[in-house]
Amino acid sequence: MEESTIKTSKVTPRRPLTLCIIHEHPRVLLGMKKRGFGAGRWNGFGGKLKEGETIEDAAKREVLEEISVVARDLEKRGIIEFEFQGNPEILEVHIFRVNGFSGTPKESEEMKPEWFHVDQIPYEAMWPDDVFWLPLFLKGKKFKGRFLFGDNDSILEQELSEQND
Ligand code: 6U4
Repeated sequence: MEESTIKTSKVTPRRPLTLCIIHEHPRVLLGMKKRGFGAGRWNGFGGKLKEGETIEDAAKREVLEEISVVARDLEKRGIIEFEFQGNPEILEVHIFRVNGFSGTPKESEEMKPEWFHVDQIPYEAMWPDDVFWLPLFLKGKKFKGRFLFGDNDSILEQELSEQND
């Protein structure tokens, strides 16, 4: 009789998230996150997908919920995977440039929007990875990357590359 082996495959949990940035050169709209994950930091607008939503639908919904702005056209710019040491989940953040929007950015319970000149981006009060990829974004580049975080926001590993397509 043949010996059968039971194969156990470890599936890494992967959570897609959206992140939209409004860049009207020479200014960029960022939001101060007021609650939840990343609270106290300036960031783009975005969050988790709801059941049945596409990534783009979720991205537009989050912009509307967070700053009352209707994002018309989204341009996909990058995907970055974030991992936290000791946590098997991979956060897969899909980053978009909002090309055209209607409405006036308005503060919500979650976000306080503010325009920044591209030379005065508050990197010290943002996620520590932003200083690496946001300059590429602002130059119109596409990119992909991966960051592994350790304790106290330390970046233990990082990969970031420009994409040509
Ligand atoms: P709730 O509170 O359930 O509505 P939701 O708004 O759906 O949450 P949230 O706030 O957890 O989702 O989304 C996190 C946001 O932070 C996303 O827009 C992705 C972004 N984000 C996560 N890690 C990041 C990182 N390292 N650098 C960065 N943005 C990050 O620039």
